[in-house]
Amino acid sequence: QAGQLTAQERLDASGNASRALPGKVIDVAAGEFYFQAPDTIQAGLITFQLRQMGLIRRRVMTGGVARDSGAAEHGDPTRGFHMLWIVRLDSGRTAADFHRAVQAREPHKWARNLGGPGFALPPRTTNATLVLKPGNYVLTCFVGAAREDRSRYHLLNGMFKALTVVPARSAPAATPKPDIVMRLTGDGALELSQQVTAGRRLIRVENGSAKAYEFQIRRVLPGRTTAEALAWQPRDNPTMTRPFDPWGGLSDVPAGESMLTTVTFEPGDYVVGSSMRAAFTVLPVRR
Ligand SMILES: [Cu+2]
Repeated sequence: QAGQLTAQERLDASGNASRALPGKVIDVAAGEFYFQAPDTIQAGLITFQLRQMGLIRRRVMTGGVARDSGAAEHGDPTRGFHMLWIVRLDSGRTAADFHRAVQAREPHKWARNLGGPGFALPPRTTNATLVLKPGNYVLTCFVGAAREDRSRYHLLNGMFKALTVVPARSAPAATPKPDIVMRLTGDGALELSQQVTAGRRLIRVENGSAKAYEFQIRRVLPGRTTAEALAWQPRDNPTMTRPFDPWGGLSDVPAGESMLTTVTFEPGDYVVGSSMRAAFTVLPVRR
C-alpha cells in the first residue's frame, strides 16, 4: 500500500516528524526479535519513537500480502507485531537479571513497567513521552506473554535491550501541556476533555482504573463503518477484512498513572480504547 501514503505519513516515515515531538527524541527500531536503540541517554523529558522494521514493514511496503495477516508467520499471528515497554530496574539489577527472572518465572518486584509506545501500521510510527530519572532500564516487548506457548513470547526470544540513563548535563525540558486528555475511569469508560480536530495533537492518556491499560487508536478505513470497526475481532481475520488501520497508541499506561503520546489525525472516523478490555469509543475527527 506504499503508493497510498499521505504526505504526512511519508513525513512520519522519514523521521522528520520527530522534530515536533516533546523533549529529547529517542529512535527505537523493532524487528524479529530485536530493538535498535542507544545504550545510554541523558535523564529528562524523553520521547521514545517506535519504528517497525521487521516483517510487517516489509509486507506493507511491498503491498503484496494481505495487510490483515502482515504480522503472522510460522502459524504465529503476532510474530511480527511489536510494541515497546520501558521497564525501570532497582539499583544493582541488570537487563540480564530481568530476562533470567522472566524466563524462570521468578517474582521481580525490583522491575517496574512504565509503559511505552504501542503499535501502528508501518510506515507510521508511535511514540510515548515520559520523564526518566537516572538509573538502569530495559527496553522490551511483552507481546506473546499471555500465550501458553512461550516460544511466542518476544522478550524470551531476545526482544530486550539494556538502557542506561545518566544524569543530564543541562536543565530538563518542561513537560508540555496536552491538547487533549483522554481519561479511563474506574468503570472502564473513556472520557475526552474535548472534541478532536485534524492535525498533530499531544494526548495525555490517564488511567484511572486499577489495571494497566493498553491504549489503541484505530482509523476506520474509507468505505467501512465505525460499527464494523467496533465489532471486529482478531478471529474474524480469515473471513472479514480488517475494517481499520492501527493508527497509534500506547503499549501500557500503568494503573493510576498517565502518559503522553503525539498523534497526527487526518479527518475521518476513529475508534479509541483497548482490545484487551474489548472497550472502544467512537472518535470522529473533523477539519
Ligand atoms: Cu515484539
